Amino acid sequence: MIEILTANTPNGKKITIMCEEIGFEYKVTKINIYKDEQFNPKFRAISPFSKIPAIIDHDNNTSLFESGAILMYLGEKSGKFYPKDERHKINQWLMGQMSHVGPMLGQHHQFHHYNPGKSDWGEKRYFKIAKTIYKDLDERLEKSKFLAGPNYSIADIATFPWIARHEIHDIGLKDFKYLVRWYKEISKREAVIKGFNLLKREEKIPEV
Ligand SMILES: N[C@@H](CCC(=O)N[C@@H](CS)C(=O)NCC(=O)O)C(=O)O
Repeated sequence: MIEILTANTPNGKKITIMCEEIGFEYKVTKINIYKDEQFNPKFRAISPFSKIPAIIDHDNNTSLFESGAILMYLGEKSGKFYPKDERHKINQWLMGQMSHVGPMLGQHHQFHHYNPGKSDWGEKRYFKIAKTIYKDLDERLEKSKFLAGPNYSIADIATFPWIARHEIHDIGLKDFKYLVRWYKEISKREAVIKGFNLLKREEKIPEV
């Protein structure tokens, strides 16, 4: 059984979606990051940067932090969405999500949505970067059905919950034809619908 120590954020949703996709038994242990529970020594022993998500695999008492590393682990363990012969391609898009798409869109959330008016420079900078990310993903998805190639993979699972924040990005997802095609296709997957609803409060995936 996989215990997911998490919160209802894009990085948190990656792991519940993955567990639904691979059909592993899992339980969610909520870490309230708005009440600083991520700084509890017990949690920090598993996640040294004090960030969700983390997991404990109770089958073998292994714990892991960093959502990308967790997706790789679950992909390897289940044999799903991370095939050996496609790993170098998947890793590029997964690392791109971890180092660029997530952190940059996260900054855009902070400046544009949560703290508007505090820094004109920050708002403009991250709006421009976020728009470029949409354009770059759209260009990729014009050539390729999924991010790493013809097959749905952990790179798509990592990226999807970030694009699902498109309403607060305010960029106009509907104008990015291929990104919309990809988004709609993934939105329909039963496991994604279930995993997205991390807190089991009937949370719906935002439509385009
Ligand atoms: N690179 C990390 C980022 C994790 C991350 O930023 N988690 C946020 C929530 S999405 C968090 O725990 N924030 C609490 C804090 O910064 O104190 C991953 O993908 O796992």
